[in-house]
Amino acid sequence: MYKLLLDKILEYKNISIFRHKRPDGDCVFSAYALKEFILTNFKDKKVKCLGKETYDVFPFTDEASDDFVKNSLAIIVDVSNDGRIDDERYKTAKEIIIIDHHPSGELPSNVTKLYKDEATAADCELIARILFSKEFKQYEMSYECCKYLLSGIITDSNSFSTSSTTHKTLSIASKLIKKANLSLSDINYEVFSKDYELFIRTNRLMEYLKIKDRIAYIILDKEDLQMINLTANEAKNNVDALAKLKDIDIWGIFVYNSKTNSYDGSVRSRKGYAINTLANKYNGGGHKSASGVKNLSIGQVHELIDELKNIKKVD
Ligand SMILES: [Mn+2]
Repeated sequence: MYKLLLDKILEYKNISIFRHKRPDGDCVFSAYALKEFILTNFKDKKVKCLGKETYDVFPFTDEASDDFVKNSLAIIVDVSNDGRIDDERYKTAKEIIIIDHHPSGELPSNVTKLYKDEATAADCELIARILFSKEFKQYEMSYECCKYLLSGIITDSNSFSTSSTTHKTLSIASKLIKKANLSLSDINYEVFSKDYELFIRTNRLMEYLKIKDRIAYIILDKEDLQMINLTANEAKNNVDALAKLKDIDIWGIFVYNSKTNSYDGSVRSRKGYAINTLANKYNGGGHKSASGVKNLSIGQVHELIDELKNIKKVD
């Protein structure tokens, strides 16, 4: 099933790994887990994890010349939507392989192979499954590789609590923990802990919480963000905290983006409430239960919240 991926990794000396814009733990750890795996097993290869933006918990990115990318196999992780890939140079690579778990958007042209499973909690879950598969199991998975994969699974599944988390997620996580003797509590601490200042500032977010029917939402304009001293991303990253509200089916955080003079948002839902189709209509998209929206006027934010109320549960 994964033979082509292995063959291509063996074939190329240079491998460039791409991730999505506004990186999160899942895409960054997917990229670095693959890099670690390849370098552990194939010492003669050169692997670069590319992306202009970094993720604060693991703030790394590699640099590569245009020539390096041109002569490389591009592996794109955690994104298959053309416009969301950070660093456009993937288009110049010799071949492209995508490993993703999002519903399809506009695919880049000339993709050699697309590995996709929407029924995973994280792209790291899919990558771990690939590395444990019969094609790959003859190779070594280092402590770092296992740790990165588990860290990505924990971030995207919000510590195994999202509706996308299944017995398969737990089974893969269990294999990683066993293989590298990982500590789940240490990784949770590394991924989710905040310093005192940020902890206090993020808790002030809840002063802006509003409830309409079974929808919970926070809207922050420019002044609100200044008042609580949070960046737009710091604010949106707290959307999972609203999952704990009782009698709420859908929740979101919408924040003013000074670069575009418009609002961006993160929306989440309980299992059975598919929000991604509506998110597409509001310049966004994503998973059934976790989507983003962007470039909205304040009027559109309120329209979206009204439309979210009409989403019916399907099994
Ligand atoms: Mn992901």
